[in-house]
Amino acid sequence: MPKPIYILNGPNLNRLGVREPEIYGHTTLAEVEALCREAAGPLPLEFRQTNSEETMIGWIHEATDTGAGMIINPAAFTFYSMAIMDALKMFDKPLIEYHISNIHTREPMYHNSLVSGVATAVMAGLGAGGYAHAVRALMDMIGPEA
Ligand code: CA2
Repeated sequence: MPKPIYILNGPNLNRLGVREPEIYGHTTLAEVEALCREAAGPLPLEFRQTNSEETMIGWIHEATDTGAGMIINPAAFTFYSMAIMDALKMFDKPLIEYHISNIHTREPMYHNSLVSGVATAVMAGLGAGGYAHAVRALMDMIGPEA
């Protein structure tokens, strides 16, 4: 049985497609999950969202013990959570930090990610549909023995 890919989403992303469509588009998180499952094919996928830092840290630990790789959109945790950064440091498989918007063309408070320094790769600005590109990139990084 192959190990699963974890796709973890942080605070407020459950509102995707509902609020601020000019920044985040009209695609809902349920639709993002469907795109990711299509891209992953038969590979098992754990797709989750939480507004809780404690829950997110628990999921990162779980992924460290059982996952083949991870895509994380830490949302606001990106910019202030040293606890999430420390948990991700222990994740020793391919790790993609994903942002729907290009955080570097936004206000300065969105420019300094604590996660980028511990991620294998960073993707930003490809929209909600870009999660599927991240899944394909992660599968390439993991290789055939996933
Ligand atoms: O662009 C991204 O994916 C972000 O991670 C989204 C975060 C923001 O703090 C990051 O800078 C960039 C915000 C997530 C808020 O999610 C919403 C979704 C729909 C409507 C309103 C907020």
